[in-house]
Amino acid sequence: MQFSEHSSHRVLNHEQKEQFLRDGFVRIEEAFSTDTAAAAREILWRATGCDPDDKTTWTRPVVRLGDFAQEPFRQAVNSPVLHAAFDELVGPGRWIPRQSLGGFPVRFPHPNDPGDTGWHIDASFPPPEDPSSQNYLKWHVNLRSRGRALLMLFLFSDVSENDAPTRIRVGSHLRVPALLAPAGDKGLPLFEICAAATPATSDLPDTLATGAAGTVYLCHPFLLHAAQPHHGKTPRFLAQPPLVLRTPFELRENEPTAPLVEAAILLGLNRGTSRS
Ligand SMILES: O=C(O)CCC(=O)C(=O)O
Repeated sequence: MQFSEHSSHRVLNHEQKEQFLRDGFVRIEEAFSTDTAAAAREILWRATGCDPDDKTTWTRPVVRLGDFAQEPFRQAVNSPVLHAAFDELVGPGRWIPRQSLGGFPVRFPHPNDPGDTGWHIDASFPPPEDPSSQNYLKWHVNLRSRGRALLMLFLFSDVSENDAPTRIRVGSHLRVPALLAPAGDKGLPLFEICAAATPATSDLPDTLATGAAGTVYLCHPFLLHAAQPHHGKTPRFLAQPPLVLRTPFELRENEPTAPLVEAAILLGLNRGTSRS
């Protein structure tokens, strides 16, 4: 497949673009600096109420922290390399710059199951019948991915396969469009699309979102992923914010300049063969 180049500042090579279409994600190493990651971890450790040097304070398998907008978080999400990658995957002017990094599930080595390790995609917009709903399970996802351009996984600590890396179901984003299409613009509630997408993708291989602190995984919004219990030694710090989409994807066929996220949706519908 040939790719039109949106941005004068390009960071993704041909293989990475192919990988994004085929597998549903691309891994950007050194997307932000290790100093930024260390400064962010310091803030996050304080917010957990746990002591990095005293394991007896690590009393829960997961501590979910809220949104953080301090300087290290703003720097991490606004690095030039990430902005250029957003342009290439989503399209210039199609995404809204972030000033914070959303919630952090901080995972601690712990014998107990954290109870939040199911396969899922992340939701995009509140239910049309209850636009102020804070019940995330009732939030919707639609075929044009209203509200969500990307799922992003920001590694703020070194994450090896022993450190509870997020599991990724490779290529699952291509099977979700057919499940969403019948629901039209209203889309489906999160619990409903996850209940359909999990068995529909169970034959696909998994991979692990490992990497050094400063690595970012840019994922298609329909990519299934799942947490796992931490049986290693070092607490894992990860943010998983959405990149917010300005307007829903148009899903026009035969559009050689369509952003890659949109091209993958068409590919999933078997309508995406016309870009080369
Ligand atoms: O903690 C993780 O590895 C992923 C968490 C996740 O996907 C979620 O909380 O939605």
